[in-house]
Amino acid sequence: MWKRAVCTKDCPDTCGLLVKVENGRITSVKGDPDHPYTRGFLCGKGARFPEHVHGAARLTTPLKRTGPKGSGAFAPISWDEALDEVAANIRRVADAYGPEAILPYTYAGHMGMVHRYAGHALFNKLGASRLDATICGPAATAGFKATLGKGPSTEIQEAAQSDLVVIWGNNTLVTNVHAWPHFLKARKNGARIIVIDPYRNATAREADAHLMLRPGTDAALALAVMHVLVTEDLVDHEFIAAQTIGFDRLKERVLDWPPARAAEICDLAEPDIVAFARAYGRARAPYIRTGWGPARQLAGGMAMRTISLLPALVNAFGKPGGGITRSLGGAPGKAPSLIREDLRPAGTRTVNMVHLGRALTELADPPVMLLYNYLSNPAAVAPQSAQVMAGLAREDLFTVVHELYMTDTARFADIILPGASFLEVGDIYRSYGHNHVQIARPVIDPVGDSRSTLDIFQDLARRLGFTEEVFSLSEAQCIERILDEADSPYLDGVDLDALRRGEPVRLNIPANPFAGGFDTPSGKVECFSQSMADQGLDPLPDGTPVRDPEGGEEYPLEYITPPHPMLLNSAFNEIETLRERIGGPKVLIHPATAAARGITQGMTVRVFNARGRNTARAEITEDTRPELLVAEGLHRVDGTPGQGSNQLTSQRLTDMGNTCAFHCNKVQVEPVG
Ligand SMILES: Nc1nc2c(c(=O)[nH]1)N[C@H]1C(S)=C(S)[C@@H](COP(=O)(O)OP(=O)(O)OC[C@H]3O[C@@H](n4cnc5c(=O)[nH]c(N)nc54)[C@H](O)[C@@H]3O)O[C@H]1N2
Ligand SMILES: Nc1nc2c(c(=O)[nH]1)N[C@H]1C(S)=C(S)[C@@H](COP(=O)(O)OP(=O)(O)OC[C@H]3O[C@@H](n4cnc5c(=O)[nH]c(N)nc54)[C@H](O)[C@@H]3O)O[C@H]1N2
Ligand SMILES: [Mo]
Repeated sequence: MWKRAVCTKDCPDTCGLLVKVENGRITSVKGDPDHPYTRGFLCGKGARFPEHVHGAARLTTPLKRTGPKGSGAFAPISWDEALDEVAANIRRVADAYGPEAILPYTYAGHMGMVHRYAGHALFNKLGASRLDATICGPAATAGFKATLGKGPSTEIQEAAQSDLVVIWGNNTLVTNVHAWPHFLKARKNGARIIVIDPYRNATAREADAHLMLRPGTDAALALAVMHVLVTEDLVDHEFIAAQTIGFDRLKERVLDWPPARAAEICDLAEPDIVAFARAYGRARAPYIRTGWGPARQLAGGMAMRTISLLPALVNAFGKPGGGITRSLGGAPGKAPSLIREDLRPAGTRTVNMVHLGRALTELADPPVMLLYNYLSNPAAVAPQSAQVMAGLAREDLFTVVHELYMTDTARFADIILPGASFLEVGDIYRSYGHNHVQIARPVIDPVGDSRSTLDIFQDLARRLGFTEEVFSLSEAQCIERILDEADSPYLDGVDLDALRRGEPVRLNIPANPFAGGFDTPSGKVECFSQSMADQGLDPLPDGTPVRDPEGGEEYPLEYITPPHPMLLNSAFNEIETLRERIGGPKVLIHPATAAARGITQGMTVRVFNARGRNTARAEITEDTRPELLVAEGLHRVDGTPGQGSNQLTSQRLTDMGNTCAFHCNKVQVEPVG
């Protein structure tokens, strides 16, 4: 029997799935051909879901630590023992240190709205430290918002009508694969595809042109493009007069950025920049797909703010097929009655999730004494992991982990609670890569003794004596609450019956939302941004690159850590056959850089800086730049000290959005042994 489901992974595509169930087990997963956007095809990871759910690595019973922290030694215990112990430790820590000594750590292991946010009410009620969920998108969002406003952007399908598709810092073929057919359709009708990325990623390999710029130099490039648009009069004067503010001041700034200046900063050929600018300025309907890459930089907000001015200068929004895509969908939001912000004591402190390392080792008044981790794997995904690991290794820290597998974080737990996978629960899924919403019902029963995130938190709430209504609502009631309290125009006129039947339903969001105006303070495109000035930032675009200040002469190379095609952040590492196929971490090194250090193809190398070190196999290739090392994916380290890509990243925050600058690291590399 085939049942409908929705992929829960943190990926823009949020695929419609069909799942084959035989004797209570999932035997096959394929794409749902009736999903209007994902149309029946899946990425290479999706087909692995049967192994993901039923594989030998799946945790099926609560576990209690029996060895030293991080040793991975555990013994099975009952749910009653496990939850009583968790509740007792919550009470102990709250009594001795105050509830802010409890830190929930959670992100996007499961994207459904019910289970993803199922712990919020409990932690609010406790008065635990609040987690600022900034690890991924806020810099991109903030930069884009400063120029074009918040809200959804151009629907990806629009690009099929474009004659110039620019993929700016997004590895579409790896991270957003369902966008690709629309770009190919455009190409079939004569469009060119241009990729702007520091390395020749899978998408750049398929593009018509690739601007292989230095990381962190996008604003300089965008300013030079604007220079050409302005000086060669390729701008749309009517649109600029009617729909933008501050253009005259922008123009002055732009004149400081001739292509030659950007060429130097970006290390691109000046004629290539000019040719790109002319192509963009002369296109009938230029379209830009921005990724998150340019924003994972210390000046990432500025980069996004500057890139998003380009469509305004040429009024791409007025041309069918033109526009710019960052994030889509976004409704329904969280239901207030499920989150219960009102229960949280006023003045409760907030901890930025990027700063987990510091929070566990330096934060005082009170120190973090209980870490409650679910739907996230911070030992692998959080920056500067030497400090994160040191924190997790504290014998006086009590750590609870909800997990499906023995991840690098779970190894450090005191108690592990086995989670039910997305195919064992029901939930409502919005997307950030298309404008559809969908409800999925459980496909099979929870595997082993595993339990859903909602179920675990409600049981814990009962043990803590919490009696608010939210702690007894069923999964189905929570879905209804989310719909009832959505308070979003995007749900107006949406067929809720179809939604409840499990069909993917399109939200009431226009394909070209910018045609209706801009959700900025001025209601126009902000070439000059007063809101940025108010934050102490340059109100005009600035192309001055900001690099890792801990570099110096010792660490002359750049290091970026973009997504791996066969992993989803750190997820899918649990599938052994997949790990074997991936063959461990690799680092791309330019031939000149390798030769200068005596590094040969396939050699084990150590990448290091003042923050940490990571070993990987050298892949010598001209797919990267001479000063740039590229390490795709977050690979499992299985307790090996000083290993993992995030050893090298820093907890410094971006200029806007307080995000992690994952792609802004200075390092050195040497052969091992
Ligand atoms: N297979 C797979 N798919 C995924 C994920 C995964 O891990 N694996 N992760 C998911 C998640 S959580 C997210 S948020 C999205 C992210 O999706 P993407 O936006 O595609 O990912 P990024 O890591 O932001 O990197 C995108 C590209 O930006 C480039 N880049 C890095 N620095 C710069 C820069 O300074 N300028 C420019 N122009 N480019 C730069 C990188 O080389 C990379 O090719 O993907 C999702 N999909
Ligand atoms: N160096 C570097 N670091 C990065 C990035 C990068 O590009 N480079 N990308 C960053 C980005 S964009 C993001 S979004 C973050 C992602 O950070 P996370 O959201 O922490 O990402 P995952 O690695 O997917 O970890 C999710 C965990 O949840 C578990 N899980 C999944 N479903 C369930 C469930 O139903 N129940 C339970 N109990 N557990 C479940 C999975 O097994 C997995 O271990 O990482 C960031 N870290
Ligand atoms: Mo992300």
